[in-house]
Amino acid sequence: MNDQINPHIAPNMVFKNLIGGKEVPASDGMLLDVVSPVDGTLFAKIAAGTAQDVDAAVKAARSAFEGPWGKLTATERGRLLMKLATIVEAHADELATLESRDNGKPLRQSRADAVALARYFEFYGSAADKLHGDVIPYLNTHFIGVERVPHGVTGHIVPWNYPMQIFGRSVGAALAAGNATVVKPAEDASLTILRVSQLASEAGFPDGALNIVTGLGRTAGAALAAHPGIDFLSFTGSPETGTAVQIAAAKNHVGVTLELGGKSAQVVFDDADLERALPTLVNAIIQNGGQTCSAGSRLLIQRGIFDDVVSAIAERFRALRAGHPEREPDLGPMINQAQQRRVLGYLERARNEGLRIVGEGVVAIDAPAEGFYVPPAFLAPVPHESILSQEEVFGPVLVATPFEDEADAIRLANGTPYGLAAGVWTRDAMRSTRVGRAMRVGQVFVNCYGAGGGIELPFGGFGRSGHGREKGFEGLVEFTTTKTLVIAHG
Ligand code: TXE
Repeated sequence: MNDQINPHIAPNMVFKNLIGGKEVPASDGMLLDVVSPVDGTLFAKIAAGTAQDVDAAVKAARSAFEGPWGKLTATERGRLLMKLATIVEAHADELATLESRDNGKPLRQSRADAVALARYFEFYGSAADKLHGDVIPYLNTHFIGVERVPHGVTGHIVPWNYPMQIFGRSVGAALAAGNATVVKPAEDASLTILRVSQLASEAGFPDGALNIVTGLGRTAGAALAAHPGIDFLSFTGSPETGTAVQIAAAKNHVGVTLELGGKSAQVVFDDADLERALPTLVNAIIQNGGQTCSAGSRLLIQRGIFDDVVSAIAERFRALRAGHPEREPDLGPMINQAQQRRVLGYLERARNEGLRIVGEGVVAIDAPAEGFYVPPAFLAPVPHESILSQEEVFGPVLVATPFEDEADAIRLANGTPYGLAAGVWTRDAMRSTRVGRAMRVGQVFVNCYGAGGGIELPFGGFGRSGHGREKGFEGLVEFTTTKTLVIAHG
């Protein structure tokens, strides 16, 4: 990508942390290179945040929580978020070009992420003063009020796959609920979050309500997870890092929401409307290059239609093109070289196990040679026990497995350690309800997948996919706790 793509980033621009309303370098002045996955060029630098920076950010957040931010009414907080929503929407093109360069997403996906971010702020902004507690019937001599209160200072560790959306769902909800926040974006995709934090300052958020410390996970991320001044943590990322974050949180006796990815199944029964299903089945794995926690990465197809569906999907895969985000490809590059190697490594292993790629897309001939592209691959049939059916690849790799009947479909769909999302394709309403209810996942889509953007819908998993819920009104509640007032009056 040439430097003209985004007038808002000068070549080698240096981005700073935001702590207590001020843009500051890392305490020791160290920087991290920002490499574009589009063409492998180093085009910016971010602060390599330290434990000291995290400490300063947590203290700034505490002052805001106990000071100007904490004094605002829910309506005032909501208005600030709604104002930020309008500003973000107005900057959607700028944010989209910045994201595509930093993360490699096709421009249309980056733009959709920016619009979704604005919607998160709108949704949570408008909900801020609708979140209320309860009055509990008790003794006639007492009045019991249960108030919904913010946790205090919340820490947010954000991954690189959907930086804007995940920031929106987690930080938007936390702010609406009245928490002051400290955010550690992923080292591979921090820039849009930093830009949005500047926009938040323009919108008039009090200093310290939103703090951003960029840097490596093992330093800045670990320091945030372990900081005793944090009252609640929200983490989205890998199960391994999620475990480390939860252990750190446990040592401080604070709660944590973990969203750790999945191996989500799409179950296609022999009465499914295939015309409707096919494009969605492909998009569910190709969107964002398969680097989506809820990607539909396993296709379970009823035996009688297995061969026909496999050949229709394979044909669609052969038409897919990975390429430069500005040229409206089906998918962009992987986020970094490690992720590219990880995906190619899974495919190599599959070949060695004798698994067959039945449909393979291409990397566009004009895709920059130094970018981290991989061709999308569709493998069938793939045994349920194989690594490709069990592990999250986080790339454009789809596997298909046949099933015999409803019970078999449910067994296979629930047969991984994950439990994030599932799709059910059938014209039989009773069957879709039975199967949907039997799935051990946080979201089930019937005759659709990932529909509606999901901002309003609770989201989160079972098992290795994590626990706690974000998005929707439930996500707002997650960033609060209760305080019960027992008043004797007689
Ligand atoms: O994740 P990490 P990575 C999955 C996906 C992917 C794999 C590895 O399968 O291939 O994880 O990706 C911060 N203490 N998902 O290595 O390490 C890190 O800086 C505190 C699924 O990027 O979990 C980043 O901000 N924080 C997923 C965030 O954690 C630490 C999205 C995520 O990074 C830390 C991303 C530490 N010790 C990857 N180490 C999803 N659920 O959508 C790292 N971090």
